[in-house]
Amino acid sequence: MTGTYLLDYGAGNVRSLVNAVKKLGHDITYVKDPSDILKADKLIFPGVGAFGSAMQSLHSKGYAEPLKQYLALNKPFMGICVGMQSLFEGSDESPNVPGLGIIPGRVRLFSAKDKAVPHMGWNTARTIQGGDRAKGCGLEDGRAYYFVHSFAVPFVEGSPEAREWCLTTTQYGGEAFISSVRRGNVFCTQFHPEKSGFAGVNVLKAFLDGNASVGAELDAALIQASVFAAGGGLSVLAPSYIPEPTQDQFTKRIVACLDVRANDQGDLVVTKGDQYDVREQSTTDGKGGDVRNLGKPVELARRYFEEGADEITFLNITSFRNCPLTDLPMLEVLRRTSETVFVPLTIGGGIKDVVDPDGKVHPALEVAGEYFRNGADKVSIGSDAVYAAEKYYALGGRGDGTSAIETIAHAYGSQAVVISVDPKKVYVNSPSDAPTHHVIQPAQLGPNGEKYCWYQCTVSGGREGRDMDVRQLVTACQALGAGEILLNSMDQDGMKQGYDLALINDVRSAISIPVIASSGAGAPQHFVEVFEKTGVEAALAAGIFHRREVPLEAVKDTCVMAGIRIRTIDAPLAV
Ligand code: 1PR
Repeated sequence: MTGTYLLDYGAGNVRSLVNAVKKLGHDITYVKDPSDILKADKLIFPGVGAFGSAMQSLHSKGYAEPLKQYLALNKPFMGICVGMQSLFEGSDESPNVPGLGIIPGRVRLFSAKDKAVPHMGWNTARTIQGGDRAKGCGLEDGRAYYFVHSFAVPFVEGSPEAREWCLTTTQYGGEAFISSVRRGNVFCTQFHPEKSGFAGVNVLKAFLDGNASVGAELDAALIQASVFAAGGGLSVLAPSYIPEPTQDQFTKRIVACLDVRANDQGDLVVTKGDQYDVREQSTTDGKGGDVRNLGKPVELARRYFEEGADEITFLNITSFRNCPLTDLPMLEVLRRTSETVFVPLTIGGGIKDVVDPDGKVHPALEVAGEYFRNGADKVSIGSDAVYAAEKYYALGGRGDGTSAIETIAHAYGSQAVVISVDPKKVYVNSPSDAPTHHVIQPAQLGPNGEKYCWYQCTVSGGREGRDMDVRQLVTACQALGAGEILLNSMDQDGMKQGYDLALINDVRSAISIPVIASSGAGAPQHFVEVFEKTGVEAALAAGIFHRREVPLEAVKDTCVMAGIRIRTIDAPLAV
């Protein structure tokens, strides 16, 4: 059967891509056999996970050779993220594994000296000037798209890959890299169009609808030459293009968070607590009323996407109780959300080993895999991360490879593993009162005039405090392979008094992975404050969005007015 095919090797979330293609009115067929590749009229390769495992999968499934033939025929091809990287000669991520070698150049690790790594968030793609390479590919010069990667191909002016292939460059900190390539009918993006809102869906639409290619005949010959020269180093030079100087346009992310649980009637609802108490006050004793119901998860997520949220997080807040794999209510929520929401989705709560009613144990990796296949881009680990950190220190500062953080990061990449931290302030009179913990001076004195505090990590939704401070936790989690920290505060949660800047600065300065500030947003100015005073990559809020007290647009406008780089809200696509 001809048509559009998807080259998937089962490594992660391709559901959003498939949903976007379907929403655009196109059918897509999964490649099941190597012979399917040459049957395709159009082929999309959304590479997921590590470079080495992607390449190994291509070879072990017998896809590599037909893929090279397909490319040599100059048939329409779209590679995404690792699907783009695989066309290069190799990657420092997996130094001993060669790439397909169709594009000259090598994929390198970003430097963490001046920025958080992974590069996770929205950044601007700038079109190389001087050619017609950008025509008809749906890319807008200067528009922000969603990236998530630690490795990229550096943009080196005058290099063969820059001259012959580069379509856009993107600046991250002090490094410029190639963020898309195009030649003939081959078009690849380092960013994820299916996660880049309506702007990204437009890029997919152009590929799916498009008939034209860029200098197809000339480039067909060039691609062929490159394929056959792969490994041999022959490079055929195309006319030279002059890049425009770029500057870092990496934006701060605004994340909408939905705490989800079943209410007393058994319906799954979005709820929201004050200092983690999600029940209404009872009229009789002031305690233990109904679970607050602020809406339906799928509908709210869609609203936030349309209003311009850069990312959406679902937290299943009661899943510290055992949630069998056979009964994960959030799977359906994710499946339905990913039909209409095209920004990154994170799911948290219950990412741990779970036990089915028949006693069958499913490792955390399997649980996470279910979520990825159903539309999640990242999983967030709460309680289990604290236990993993405790084990890390008990082993003298190393992992044993078995924790959920390690196994999931190994299989799906660090960028897919978020740690949700639930710290609570413990006030002390002097640092010597908490000799094994990192003590700081908070902005306000404690209830008994205490000048110092440390931040205690909790598990089970804040119900149990552990003998570990937040700095110890995040340092261990980063070492174990986590890619991002979602930093809540039990003291600030729902209070609308602003983020805990001392806590956030303490964590931000301890690690190099991205940090999402959470808990306490009550006004647009709180977002400005947290970005200006802490350097976090993202800020999350829940209550003010659910209760429509502060529109997302007002948050973004206020940040822009304050000179903070933010993704502008793009117009909905007419599909
Ligand atoms: O331990 O891996 O099963 O994960 C459980 C997850 O559920 C953790 O991420 C934990 O943070 C979350 N959780 C558990 N209980 C609660 C609760 O509220 N009772 N919610 C809870 C945590 C905090 C934030 C909230 C921000 C912003 N909610 O996610 O959205 O504080 O709120 P605000 O803007 O209204 O101030 P595991």
